[in-house]
Amino acid sequence: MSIEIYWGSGSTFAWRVLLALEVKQLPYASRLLEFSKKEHKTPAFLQMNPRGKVPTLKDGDFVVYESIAILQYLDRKYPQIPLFGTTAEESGAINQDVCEVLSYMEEPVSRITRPLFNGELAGKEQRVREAAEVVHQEFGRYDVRLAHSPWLRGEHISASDIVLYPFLPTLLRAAAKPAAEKLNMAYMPLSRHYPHLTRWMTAVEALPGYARTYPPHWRQ
Ligand SMILES: N[C@@H](CCC(=O)N[C@@H](CS)C(=O)NCC(=O)O)C(=O)O
Repeated sequence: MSIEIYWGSGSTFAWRVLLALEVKQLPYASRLLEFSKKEHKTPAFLQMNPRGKVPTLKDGDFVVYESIAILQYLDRKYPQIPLFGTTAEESGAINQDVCEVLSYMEEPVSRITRPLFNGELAGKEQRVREAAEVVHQEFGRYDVRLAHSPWLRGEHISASDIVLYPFLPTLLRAAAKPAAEKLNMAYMPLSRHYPHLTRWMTAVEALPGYARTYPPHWRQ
């Protein structure tokens, strides 16, 4: 087995790569790093990724980090079960979706989840509420799209789905924290607000191998 994936429990970025490996049915060795032990800052790890971040993927002698770069690498190297389509048009559309997640979801999601997970909400309530509104607008867009097709780009799962998905359960977990109650973010019940997005989430969670991608510390 030559693919090694270095990841951390609960990292949305690493979750993308684990999902991609499972969807593409690639065998891999899981290297789960413990942030609390600073395993991502050891000299050996920093040699692979000088930023000391996960995900980082090693395939034989080749190392690549940044979740989207890893997905692109895997798709090019192992084209069976393509994640970025097979035509220029499909690839353009899927990359457009990926860029939209990075441009419009990543920052507001982290503006909500970080203070809630780190117990640092005090003084940030208004900023979090504003971010929640932005995320609602994005959820609305996805819900409309998913009313017409099982996956974001048609009949097959693609990088569009994989790049977006980890933000959903992470956001819902943050929103379920007692501290979030007073924010009235109104995500739950998700199925009432966003029925198609909910059905899509369930489909991702039914993928073979999904359980291996689930953040271990969330089970505790
Ligand atoms: N843009 C990067 C983000 C990677 C990232 O920020 N990873 C976090 C975990 S969610 C990390 O490793 N943080 C540890 C640190 O910065 O010390 C990607 O898409 O891979």
